[in-house]
Amino acid sequence: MSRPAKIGAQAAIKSLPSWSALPGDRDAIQRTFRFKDFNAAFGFMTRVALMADKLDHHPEWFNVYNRVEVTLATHDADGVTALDVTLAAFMDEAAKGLGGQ
Ligand code: H2B
Repeated sequence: MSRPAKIGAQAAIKSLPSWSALPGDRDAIQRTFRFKDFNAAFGFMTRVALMADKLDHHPEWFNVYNRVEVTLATHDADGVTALDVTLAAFMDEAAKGLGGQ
C-alpha cells in the first residue's frame, strides 16, 4: 500500500502539543502516557491496537505497568507522515477518555 509523503517531526508536533521529536537522527515523534494502573494502560493499548490495525499503521511502544512509551514513524516513508499525526491524535483522545496523562 502506498504511504503519504514525509512531513517531518517538526511539522507534525505543531498540531500535537503533547508530543516531541525523537532526539537524534531518526525522524519520529514520541510521547509517554501514564495511567492509573495496568488495567487502564492496557485498555488504552487495546483501543489503539484496533485503530492501528484499521489504519494499517502500527506504533512502536513499550509498556511497564501504568506507563506506555510510544514512538511513531512511517517506516515505508522513513519518517513522520500524516498517518502518524492521525494515530497520535487518536492516542491523545483515547488516553483522555481513560484518565491518562
Ligand atoms: N506501520 C508503520 N508505523 N509504518 C509503516 O510503514 C507500516 C506500518 N507499514 N504498518 C505497513 C504496516 C506495511 O508493512 C503493511 C505491509 O501494509
